[in-house]
Amino acid sequence: MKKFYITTPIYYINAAPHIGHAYTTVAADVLARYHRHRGTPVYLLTGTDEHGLKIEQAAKEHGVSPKEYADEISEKFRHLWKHLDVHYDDFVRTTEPRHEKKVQEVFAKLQQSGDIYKGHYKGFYCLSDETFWTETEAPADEKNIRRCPNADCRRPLQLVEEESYFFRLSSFQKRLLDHYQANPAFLSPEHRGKEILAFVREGLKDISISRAKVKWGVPVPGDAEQTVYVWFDALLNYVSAAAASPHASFEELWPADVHIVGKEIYRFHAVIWPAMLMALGLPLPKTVFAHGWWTVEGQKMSKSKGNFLDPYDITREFGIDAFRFFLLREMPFGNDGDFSLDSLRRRYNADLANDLGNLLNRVVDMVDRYLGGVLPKRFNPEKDFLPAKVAQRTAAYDECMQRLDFSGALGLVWGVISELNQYVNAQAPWKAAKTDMEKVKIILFDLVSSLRIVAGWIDPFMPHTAARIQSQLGVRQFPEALTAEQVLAGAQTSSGRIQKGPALFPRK
Ligand code: ME8
Repeated sequence: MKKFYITTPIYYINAAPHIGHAYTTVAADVLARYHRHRGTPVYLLTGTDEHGLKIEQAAKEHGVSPKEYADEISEKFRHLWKHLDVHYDDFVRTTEPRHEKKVQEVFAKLQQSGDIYKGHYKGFYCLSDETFWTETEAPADEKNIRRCPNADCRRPLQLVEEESYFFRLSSFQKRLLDHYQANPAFLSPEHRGKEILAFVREGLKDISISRAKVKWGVPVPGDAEQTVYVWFDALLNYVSAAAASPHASFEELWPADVHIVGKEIYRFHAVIWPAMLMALGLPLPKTVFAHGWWTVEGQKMSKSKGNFLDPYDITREFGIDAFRFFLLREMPFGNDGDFSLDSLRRRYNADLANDLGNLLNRVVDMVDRYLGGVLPKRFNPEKDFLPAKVAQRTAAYDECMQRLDFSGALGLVWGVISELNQYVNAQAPWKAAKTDMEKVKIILFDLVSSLRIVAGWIDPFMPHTAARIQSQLGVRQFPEALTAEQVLAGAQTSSGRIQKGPALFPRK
């Protein structure tokens, strides 16, 4: 059976992971959890990109071999994903034999089909981005220095002049444009897709896909002088890992359902990668989604500024779930945004401690005080059944999740939380408790059931919190929370023992 196959970029191992890497990987995990809990078999692939000049040099600076360096940093990524509760199905490293073999196989195949040919390369190379640029793309400035055209980089480029193999990208222009048109979901979100369309319409040039002087790479088959260009190598991870997966067959995985990437590597994924797949005769992924970039306190994250935020420091202070929540709530997936500890603290206190935490506390307290901690069954559930009204929002929530609008989904959930807070105030069960205990039972039953649904919605984002809420509300299904649908299916009859627990989010 075909699995819902989600990928993240494979990250460079020239430095330890930071919040940018955490962002993409947590988003992929949220999407995976969402689909998994609804019964879809899911497969999440992540990994590390370990070849190329940049890594070769980083290893040298640290006085170790590239392989030793790769082993150490790659492990840091795996460690962070475990810490952040990311459940991936496979972790691919481009230095693994299963991957290197695939790269050579593909290279040879495309040489045979004429999609790869040998030529002479002259152009400019950005080491930091591992990207080739032409003279016109990177004009010399008044000091005769050519800088990387990527506005976030702007580093001086190196002149590269050497024999090289080329991939015949130019011949795929029409097929790519036809594919974009026939498959509107392929380029997402729409505004980033427009940039790709404009770029491809301008015409495509063949691209250099090998390096003569880089030693740390996959050798070009039959040519001892050359190694495969790190991007041609890296993109193939999505099929090399699927073709040699320990848990699934290639047919169960390919084509990928969603490649999630940052906007700065969208061209590689939305132009070069589909052209490579076309050349190989493989079906294309359903969606290539480019999310935006985080700045930190208004500044680009960079080594020189030393402003990489360490995810461990953040989770130590705010907890893992709050970090996951903030990443996906604060900026719409697809847009850029700013990460600051102040805005994290603000959201933590407002959204998590006040809106959600207090609501749960109040409801559980009242069940304790007025009903001795035991929720009786709701009689007459046809009339003004609040949980059913709440559950009507599931369709809109699903719609957001399916188009990776995570902040939209969370915005909707917090809209419901705010309505529930207003409902408590308007119904004032503490007043009714003096005269009408039947009314109190109904109000509290409806609030408890509604909160169980809310917990189902927030589960992909904050799995621990969802489980803690549902266990306080007497419905936890180990080890995962109930979905909104499951809660509603049993809502009328489910009574249960309500157990007060410690505050979900103590104020900071
Ligand atoms: O590009 N904001 O690896 P990389 C949001 N190896 N996301 C960010 C970010 C930020 N400030 N900084 C990094 C590579 N990211 C290649 C990929 S794939 C075949 C090869 C995230 O280590 C975002 O997902 O530079 C971005 O695309 C990725 O990290 C780049 O990671």
